[in-house]
Amino acid sequence: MSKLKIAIQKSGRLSEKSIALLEECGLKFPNGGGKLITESSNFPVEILFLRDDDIPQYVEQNVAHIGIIGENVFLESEKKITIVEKLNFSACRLSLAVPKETDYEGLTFFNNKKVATSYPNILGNYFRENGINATVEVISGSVEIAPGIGLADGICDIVSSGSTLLSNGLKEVETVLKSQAVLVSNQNLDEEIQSVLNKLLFRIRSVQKARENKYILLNTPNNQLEKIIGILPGMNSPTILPLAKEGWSSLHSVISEEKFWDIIDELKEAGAEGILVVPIEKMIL
Ligand code: PRT
Ligand code: ZN
Repeated sequence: MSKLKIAIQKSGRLSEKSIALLEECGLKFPNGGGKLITESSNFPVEILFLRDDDIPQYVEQNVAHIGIIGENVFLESEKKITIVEKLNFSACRLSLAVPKETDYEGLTFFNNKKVATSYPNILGNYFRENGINATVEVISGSVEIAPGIGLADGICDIVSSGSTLLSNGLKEVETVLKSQAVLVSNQNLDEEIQSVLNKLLFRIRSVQKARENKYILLNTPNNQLEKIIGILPGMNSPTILPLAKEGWSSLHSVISEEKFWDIIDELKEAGAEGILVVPIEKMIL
């Protein structure tokens, strides 16, 4: 069987989570030892460890069939490749920032200004779409020091916690792009490779669905059962088991973690006791 070649970041912010995702999909492969390429022993894939910036090109040229990169790298590369799945990790944003003492009143501030970035394509498009006429200075690293050394009036860089901006005396003024890790694919996969990818995608989606949901168990007096079922959203047919304690039942269901926090107080008020929320490993839909 043909092997699906997956490119992931060799070392950096995406590496650990990319490996963890593949492992959660049940793929076994030797990892570590600085290898550039490895094979899974139980799934028809080869894993290539690369710099993230090189992945779009490798995928476009079919050297790797698919890859895991940030949406920011995908867009900046302008390669003919396709996002097949958003992966819900490594969330960040690409933002414009200026020295904190700047009197910033809106995007027109950037007219006739210099902005340093490693994302000239995304930023160039953004300025064009917004009718701003600025000079984009391309630098490949430590963008945040550019205003301080007089190279630029502002920067456009990736922000997550905001502490890099803060410690360099900068303030975030516009979000250009919201990004997260994505799975990208070559646009002309042959049939056999596509079918391996479909199998992997099925597993990835099961893992993702499981991460978003929790298994919930709670005890309730029987006379409150209806009310509690009414509080739990989207619950068509919960499992209800009698407890040894007369007049009580145990109720089991699956619920999205986000919704759970919204309704926990209501559940307690309605008389639910012994509430357990348990992680789900895989969820097959
Ligand atoms: O060596 P290689 O080229 O493979 O890696 P790299 O250095 O280009 O990328 P890496 O590992 O830094 O980031 C990989 C991907 O992670 C990025 O393309 C983003 O999609 C995503 N990501 C998520 C981030 C961040 N969070 C992040 N905080 N990428 C970079 N940063 C940097 C940012 O450039 C800035 O210097 O962290 C600093 C800001 O962080 P805060 O928390 O101080 O705001
Ligand atoms: Zn990179």
